[in-house]
Amino acid sequence: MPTSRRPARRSAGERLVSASASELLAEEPARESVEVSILVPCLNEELTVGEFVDWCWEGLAAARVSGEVLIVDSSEDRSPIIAAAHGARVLSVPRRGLGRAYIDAIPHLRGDMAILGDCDLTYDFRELEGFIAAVRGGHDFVMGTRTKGAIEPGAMPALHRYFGSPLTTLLFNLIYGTRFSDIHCGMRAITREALERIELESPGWEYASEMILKARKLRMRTTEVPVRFWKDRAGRESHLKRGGWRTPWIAGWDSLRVMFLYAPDFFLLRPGAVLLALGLLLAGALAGGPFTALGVGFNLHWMLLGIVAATVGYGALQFALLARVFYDFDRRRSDRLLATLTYNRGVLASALLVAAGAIPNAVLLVHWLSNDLHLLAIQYSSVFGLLLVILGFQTFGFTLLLHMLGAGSRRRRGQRGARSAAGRRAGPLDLSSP
Ligand SMILES: Nc1nc2c(ncn2[C@@H]2O[C@H](COP(=O)(O)OP(=O)(O)OP(=O)(O)O)[C@@H](O)[C@H]2O)c(=O)[nH]1
Ligand SMILES: [Mg+2]
Repeated sequence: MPTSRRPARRSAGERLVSASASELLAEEPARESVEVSILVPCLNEELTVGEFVDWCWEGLAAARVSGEVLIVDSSEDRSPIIAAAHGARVLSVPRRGLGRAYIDAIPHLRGDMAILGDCDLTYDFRELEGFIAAVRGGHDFVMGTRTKGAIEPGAMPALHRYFGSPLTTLLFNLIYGTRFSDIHCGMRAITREALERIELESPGWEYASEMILKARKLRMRTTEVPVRFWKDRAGRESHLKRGGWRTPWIAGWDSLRVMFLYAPDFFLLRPGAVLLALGLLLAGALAGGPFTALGVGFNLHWMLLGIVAATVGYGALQFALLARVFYDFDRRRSDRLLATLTYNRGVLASALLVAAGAIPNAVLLVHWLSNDLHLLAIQYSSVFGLLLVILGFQTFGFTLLLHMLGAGSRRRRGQRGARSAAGRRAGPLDLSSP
């Protein structure tokens, strides 16, 4: 089995670091691929980055695996010089957030597997075997878990450890039907193919939630590996603290936003279907007029409640289906949906619903005209007809949007296919083209 070869220390670090942004600074002529890329963003970590890179080499050697250490750097201090001197490849990127740093680095990976984390000596990169074994065992995405591993006293603020982290992990599991124990853990392993499929978009801290939820949505094989989490070294402060007291709250809010944005099934699909069914039942039962059942009198107010429930429920259900086609996580599901709810069927259903709703209202109109522009009693069937008209128009709008989004998804699939074909032609890593 190949083992890692740590490059000789470089004195050329200074010169390398002066190269322009978004450029790979290390200049090894041989660009051979390796099994593992340790991929770590760095922002002003001169206190820890040198020892961190040493830890990585130690971890790779202990795991007897070929690897590289790729530092994605946006520092203003000496971090890149130190990292390069310890044998890391340094990719210099503009400071645009943690998520963005990962996105920038993906095309530069040499390994088929990436192990991600922080270069602050809080995650123990001397212990990589668990991650490597899990990926070799067929997992696409491996989450580290601090709660099932070990947390040095003082390594995590109590508010984060006992409130924020468990609560958001619980919420995540509830929404996405998973059983992760520590969704915020920054140490994770992922195959390069999975990382590309995930198509990260989050620029900031919320990348962590996006990555894990997309792994779930794309039905990737995932597992957890316990990790050790150490306290920050004296003098080193996490960026969440460096940003001021509001930063962790903003990071938490962004994390929740991402979790919610990708969860239309949870928030809209099921509640929408239930509301629609209840609403139709109530409004439909009252279409013939008021009645009493089990001692309860049902009248126009109940019918209006049913109409509201049916309208809101139908809208929610439609939004969820639109989101499904827009995200296109499960191609077969999206295709089936588009093939079932075709444009012609949608337009026909809209026309039928509007026509069915118009008939009792036409009858009402005749009554009104023939009674000196007065209505003698409430026409429950006409009120039900109004609901059908609303549902008809909703169906029409939904059909148009569904097929617009379907066309967009097909276009994106084509672009992705072309990109991956170009990638295959160019080989695993073509650094000459930025
Ligand atoms: N390139 C780049 N690196 C960043 C940026 N923000 C943070 N980092 C690096 O990303 C890693 C994570 O940041 P930390 O400050 O360790 O975050 P943390 O508060 O410790 O978060 P936890 O480790 O989850 O507790 C560190 O290695 C940082 O140096 C950024 O904008 N650009
Ligand atoms: Mg950290």
